[in-house]
Amino acid sequence: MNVHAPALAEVLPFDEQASAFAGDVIGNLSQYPKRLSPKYFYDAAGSELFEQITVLPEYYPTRTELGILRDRGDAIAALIPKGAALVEFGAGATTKVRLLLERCDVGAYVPVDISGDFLNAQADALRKDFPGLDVYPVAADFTAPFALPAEIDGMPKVGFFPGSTLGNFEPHEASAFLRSARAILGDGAQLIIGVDLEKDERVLYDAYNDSAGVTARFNLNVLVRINRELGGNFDLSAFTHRSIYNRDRHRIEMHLISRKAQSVRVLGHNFSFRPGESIHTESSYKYSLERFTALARAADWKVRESWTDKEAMFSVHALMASG
Ligand code: AVI
Repeated sequence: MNVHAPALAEVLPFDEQASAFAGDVIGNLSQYPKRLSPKYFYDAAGSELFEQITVLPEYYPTRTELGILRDRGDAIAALIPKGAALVEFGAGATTKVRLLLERCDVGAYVPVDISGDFLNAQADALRKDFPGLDVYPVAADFTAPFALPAEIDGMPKVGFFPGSTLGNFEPHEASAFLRSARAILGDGAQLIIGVDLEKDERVLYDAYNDSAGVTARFNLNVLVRINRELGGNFDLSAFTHRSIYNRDRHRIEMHLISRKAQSVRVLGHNFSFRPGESIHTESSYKYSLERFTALARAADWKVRESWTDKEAMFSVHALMASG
């Protein structure tokens, strides 16, 4: 599963997942303004489109974070105690964690992800490339409390949450996640986290309105999914992708805009759209170092060290449990 999906999804049996999707879609399209949760972007097609986004020339976050992890990897790894258990919240492509594993001597790696099959495949690949590394996958929704494996009892704990997935959480959800990670990892723990930064609005705009139209396809894919899984009749050509930067709320907002007056049917419910009416599909919050520090502090984490790239586009922080 895509690295970002588990942060936003829930661990439920298939039928319950389908009915949770149905309930959310019906409820959220019945509201004004209409919205859809970004957790529904990440079916197989959406995860593949997201992978394509990460290598777009305009989409700076992934390559910038990788650059920080490569350039500052030694300094970051130096904070990870020998024999620690590295717990990754949302385990997707292993590129980022490998940069840490290559540089430190951890006792165990614990990827936490909603998709058990995906986790096991990933764990096998890491065991092969890091012989001797103990890997204990946990299939869980990491935004809710979950138990760490007993095998890592007594090891120092270091969390890893790259990708600025935190930015897709509303501020209250971001603080709830940080608190929950603090509780799960326990006293004395650390957390290494990637956070996208506020910057020139043009750069942000371009990153979410790429010229190849991949972000538009990613956004529209949620309607494809509703049509396929919930028998919806969205006409894709009647909606257009729009991303804007909301300066007051420090966030990029992705919307799907109705090109005309129309009515759409999903599971026997009719939803009418005015011309120009929006479905708000995602927010991607951008933090200043000060606002992130305050958010972390309020959740009982103290910023131990922070790294950014030269242009201060993206940040990686090492947090220490406090409180
Ligand atoms: C997963 N997440 C951090 C991405 C972001 O930048 O907010 C999702 C994304 N949406 C559009 N492009 C990428």
